[in-house]
Amino acid sequence: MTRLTILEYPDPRLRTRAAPVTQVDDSIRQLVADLFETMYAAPGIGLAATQVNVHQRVLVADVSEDKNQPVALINPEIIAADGAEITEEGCLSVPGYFDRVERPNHIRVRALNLQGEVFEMEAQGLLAVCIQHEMDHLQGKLFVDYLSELKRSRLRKRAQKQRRQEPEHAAL
Ligand code: GNR
Ligand code: NI
Repeated sequence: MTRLTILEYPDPRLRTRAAPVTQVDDSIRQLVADLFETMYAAPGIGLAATQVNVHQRVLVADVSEDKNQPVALINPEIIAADGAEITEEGCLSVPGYFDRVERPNHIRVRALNLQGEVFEMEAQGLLAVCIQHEMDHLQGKLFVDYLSELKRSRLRKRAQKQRRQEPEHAAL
């Protein structure tokens, strides 16, 4: 397993739309293992492949207290959604920023498992929010896109200033 580097806003690679996985093979299973390792180390409750610059439709999540309920979804699709709830969201790609986002709080998802078999699951509350947040990443969307232009422009300035102070981003 390998801990991968997480891209940070406003890195344009976070805007890439991921392609569907065509075959669930060992390279995909390796990617899932690396995503879990990276997510747990961060620590975070979810991670999308987009965030580690891999543009395939793969995400992982674990919202449990004891970090023992891993969920891996390949080519996820939301087939039903209802309810609405405001959650204070954060993102490993937007470190240090949290804000309220409203989303459906109950979803039904269809995806492939690590064996490449289709399965369906229901999710509620934080898991439902997390899966939607990760699925947005796979489309190049970030939770800050739901905020006002004013908030986002302040955040962009702050993030660009922060990145310029890091040697690996000095050219930005
Ligand atoms: O760790 C994370 N916490 C979180 C909290 C509220 C709503 C969504 C999330 S996902 C985030 C990890 C992350 O950035 N996943 O893409
Ligand atoms: Ni995120």
